Amino acid sequence: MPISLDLFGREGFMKAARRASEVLKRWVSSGEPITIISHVDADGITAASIIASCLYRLEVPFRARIVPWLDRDMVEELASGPEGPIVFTDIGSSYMNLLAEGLGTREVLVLDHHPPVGKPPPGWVEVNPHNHGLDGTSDVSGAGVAYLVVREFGDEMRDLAPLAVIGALGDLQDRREDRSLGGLNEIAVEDAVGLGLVEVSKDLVFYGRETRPIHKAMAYTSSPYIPGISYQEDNAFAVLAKAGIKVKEDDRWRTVSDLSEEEKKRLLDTIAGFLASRGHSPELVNKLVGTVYTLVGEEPWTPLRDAREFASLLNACARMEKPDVGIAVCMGDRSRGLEEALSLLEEYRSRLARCFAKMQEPGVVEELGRLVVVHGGSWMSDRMVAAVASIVSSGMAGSGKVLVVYAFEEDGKHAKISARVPPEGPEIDIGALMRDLAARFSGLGGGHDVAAGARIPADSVSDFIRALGEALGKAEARKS
Ligand SMILES: [Mn+2]
Repeated sequence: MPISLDLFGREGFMKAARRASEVLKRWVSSGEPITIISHVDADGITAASIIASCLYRLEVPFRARIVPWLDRDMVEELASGPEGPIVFTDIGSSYMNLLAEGLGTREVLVLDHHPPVGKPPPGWVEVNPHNHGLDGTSDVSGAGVAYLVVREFGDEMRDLAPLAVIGALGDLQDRREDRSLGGLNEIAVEDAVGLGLVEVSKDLVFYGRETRPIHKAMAYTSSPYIPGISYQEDNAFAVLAKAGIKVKEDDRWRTVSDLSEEEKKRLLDTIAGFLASRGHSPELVNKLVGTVYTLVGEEPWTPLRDAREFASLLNACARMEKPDVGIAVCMGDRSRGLEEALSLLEEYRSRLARCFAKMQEPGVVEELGRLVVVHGGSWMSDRMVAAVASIVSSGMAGSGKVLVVYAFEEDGKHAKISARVPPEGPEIDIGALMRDLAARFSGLGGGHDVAAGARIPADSVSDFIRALGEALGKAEARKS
């Protein structure tokens, strides 16, 4: 296949974004209602909100639907649903064959950053960094792709840039020096800074560093997950005491931003010691210092002020199956929508806190060779399995292990299983493994190379986990 050089790199990507914006402009001028389909996470919610805000301003009717994945049934439903063009954001490229088959005759844009599988049918425009030799995990997120498309409409869309920053952070794209955003994400950062909407600085990345008591800020931090401290206020409090840091000044709780440089250093050293004493890598503390993105127009004391916290608010909406609330907040709702989002966040956090408290009990977390197993059994809600797996695995970077979390569904007949390959983990396609194994145990499974899930009969769980451990061993042996 000939490789066209003008497709390559940033220029090639921007050309595709421009083409997509031309298509979108054409749809806008026809006035037909536009359907937005996006992915159920912080990046997907911000991506959908960017397109929705653009259409709202141009007075074009739209509907948005947030989905966890795409399958044949969903595509058929879309095909038989309302007419009109469809924009996929943060999802679609990996399902191109399925989409082409079911929606080939429709007008479609795919604005995604996941690895493409298959080619778009004639007439469709796909904007995806992978098509231009760029990196979909750190150069641009789904929200960034959507932003770079609507940016072509003119300067009046540039105030949507903070949403692209939030989406990229929600997608954990802060992989450059000092946990900063880079690549095409930088365009959104520069636009947001240029408009005075975002300030970039360097600090401890604890959540609520300007607003919460320090031990709460530490316990609220889940990116990265700090084993023993995330979701565990009492341990955070104990670490502060050990570091000899005053938590109150007169009657007022101090915040992370009140700490002197010397105190910050002492705190990090003490956390490193705490991690080491529990058998975790103390290197993790390096990830606690980094670039922070402050949305200066947002009220202090709300989680909207810090872009990472904003992303975790959206993530909570997604995990609590209310992504529409997240979209409302992204589109500017600071009354009822925000109130509802805050209570979803509270509920989500307390569920997680219960899970992490339980995981301190003996026998709940077990190491079985290359596997770390969290036995969620019937105490963990099956709806928390994926969230717990994602958070715990983010704290297992470089451990060389694979994480499995399972819980039984309410009726006790089935189990939900989530598996994760942590960052810098073994090179294994966990999605394929889970799919094959689930089928062997008369269940259903699948996913990506680093994150996958399955649903199988409850009484097969221990056999399933044993088989997964063996399969991992074989996959490793094949490689060496
Ligand atoms: Mn994404």
